[in-house]
Amino acid sequence: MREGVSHVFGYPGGAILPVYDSLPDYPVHHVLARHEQGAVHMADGFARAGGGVGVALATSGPGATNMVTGIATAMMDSSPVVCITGQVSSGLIGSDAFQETDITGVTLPITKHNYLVTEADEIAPALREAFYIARSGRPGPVLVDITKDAQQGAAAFDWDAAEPTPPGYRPDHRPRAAEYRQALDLINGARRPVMLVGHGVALGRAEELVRAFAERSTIPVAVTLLGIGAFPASHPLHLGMMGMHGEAWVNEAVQQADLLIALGMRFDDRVTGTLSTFAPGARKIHVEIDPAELNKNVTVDVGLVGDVGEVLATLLPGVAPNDHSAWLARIDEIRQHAASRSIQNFADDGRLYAAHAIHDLWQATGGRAVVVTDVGQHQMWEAQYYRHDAPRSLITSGGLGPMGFALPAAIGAKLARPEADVWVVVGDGGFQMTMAELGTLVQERIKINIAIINNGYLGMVRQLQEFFYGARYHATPLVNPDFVTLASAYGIRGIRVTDRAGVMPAVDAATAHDGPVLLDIRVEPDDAVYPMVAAGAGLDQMIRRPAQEVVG
Ligand SMILES: Cc1cc2nc3c(=O)[nH]c(=O)nc-3n(C[C@H](O)[C@H](O)[C@H](O)COP(=O)(O)OP(=O)(O)OC[C@H]3O[C@@H](n4cnc5c(N)ncnc54)[C@H](O)[C@@H]3O)c2cc1C
Ligand SMILES: Cc1ncc(C[n+]2csc(CCOP(=O)(O)OP(=O)(O)O)c2C)c(N)n1
Ligand SMILES: [Mg+2]
Repeated sequence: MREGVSHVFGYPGGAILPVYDSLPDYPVHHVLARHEQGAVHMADGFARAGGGVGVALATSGPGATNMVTGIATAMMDSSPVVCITGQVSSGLIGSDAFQETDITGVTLPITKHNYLVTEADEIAPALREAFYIARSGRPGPVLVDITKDAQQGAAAFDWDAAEPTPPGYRPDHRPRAAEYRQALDLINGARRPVMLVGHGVALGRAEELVRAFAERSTIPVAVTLLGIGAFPASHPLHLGMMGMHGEAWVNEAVQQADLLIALGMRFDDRVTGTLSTFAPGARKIHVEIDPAELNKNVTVDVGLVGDVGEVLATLLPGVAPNDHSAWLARIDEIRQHAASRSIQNFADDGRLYAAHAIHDLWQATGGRAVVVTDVGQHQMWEAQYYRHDAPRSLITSGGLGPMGFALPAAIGAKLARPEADVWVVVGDGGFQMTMAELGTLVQERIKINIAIINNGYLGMVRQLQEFFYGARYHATPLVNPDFVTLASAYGIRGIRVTDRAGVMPAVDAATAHDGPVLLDIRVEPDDAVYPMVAAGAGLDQMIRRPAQEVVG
């Protein structure tokens, strides 16, 4: 309560029952998930959408181990989540007691920090510290494992006297004046600069400063998958997503740049392609809150360790207004060449492509939805064809990429932002990994809509088989349930969409309906996500969609 927690997502069991028993005494709403993985994804979606800390609760043993995928997801994407697990009583620890798992041992590499609490008077300070660590500096998941006897004990706690000061933890770095000067020299002297905007911009709520910075010196902006929404897609300086499935002109711009200004992004391998040829002519400035990220993958000329908002606010007055029109014109030229390879510009061949479905979803929702995607081809098409203008309007798992993320994360997102029009964009494979959470949706009376991009395949893997394994489609075709009938079993309205003309009316009907709606959108099974940078290739060596005549 003192941490401002309004919702917890969880699943009960014997070892956490004392906590559950006391929950009704507090004004905290408990959401009963259908699987503990779902509970953690819900807490994660809640944090990503709302900007606070998400909380998940589970019992010992299987409850705690079911959380592992959710915790690793939050860790990879720096999402602030506190997981509270029950543990067997302290006297039983180490005895292979019923449902005993050493969950602090299991989660050591996938949490920012974790605790085993065995005394009642340690609980409140540990939780207070857990929230502080989860949200401060580089955010991340923290697990607090509490033995049953500690939960049953009683202790006094003085909140104000217990300001957390974890030993050795210093989240408040600031660059030195000389580093600022070096950065400004590079920025003001650049002729072909590109800003690389990442998830840290959203985490640091620095969207406005990024925009002011880009506009001051007319610097074009590329975004990472997790940076989408941190710079408006409709802004004239917005280039699009870079990386493995980034747009060709964005990757070309990165490769031809003479300066990269990386803001709150960690040069993931999906972003850089092979490091040996990454942006060879560019000087590099990296603004990053975690010193461990500096020079980890990409060696930089200037590293500014600190919060991106604070660093940009300090830099901004020193940035000289600049006109990079020749550079922008050059990027535009590459962008024009790409038109003949964009499926949006091809003549209608009577088939429904996923890219069309996403594009029409974007149009029908006025671009204002909070979209929560799963992992696979549909995720990439969403990133390419839904144009996000608002911060925190795309919620997606980038680093771990677990199928099954979308539905539970969207439930969390909707609870954090009740006013938002929340859409799940999910593959037919990934949906089946956590579709039990439809039960949670119904029990909680949550209004979100679900678009299953149903291609009858584990599409992203099918694509790898097509490109690199001689099109031997082994273990990727799916025999699916009838998703519309499945929805009806939960009392949810289902609509099947089989042609392009059906997409917008179905989205409109879903939006208008007073309750969740599931769209089963049957798309072309054999399509691939283009462009694609193959493993080991340079960013500018992309596999492109075969060119066609542009119509319209
Ligand atoms: C199928 C699939 C395909 C993918 N293809 C692509 C692709 O083509 N392109 C792409 O970009 N990604 C792609 N990804 C995602 C990719 O794997 C990474 O997850 C993503 O690129 C990471 O983005 P990021 O570095 O912005 O965010 P994060 O990994 O979340 O890193 C954020 C960084 O910001 C720092 N930070 C946090 N808070 C602050 C703050 N306040 N101030 C300063 N710094 C801060 C953190 O320390 C961290 O280093 C793909 C993922 C999947 C599953
Ligand atoms: C839990 C998990 N298992 C396996 C994978 C590997 N994987 C990545 S994408 C993908 C296919 C996803 O299929 P689907 O959900 O139908 O989406 P599509 O690619 O067809 O859009 C697989 C198997 C994964 N990311 N997560
Ligand atoms: Mg699929």
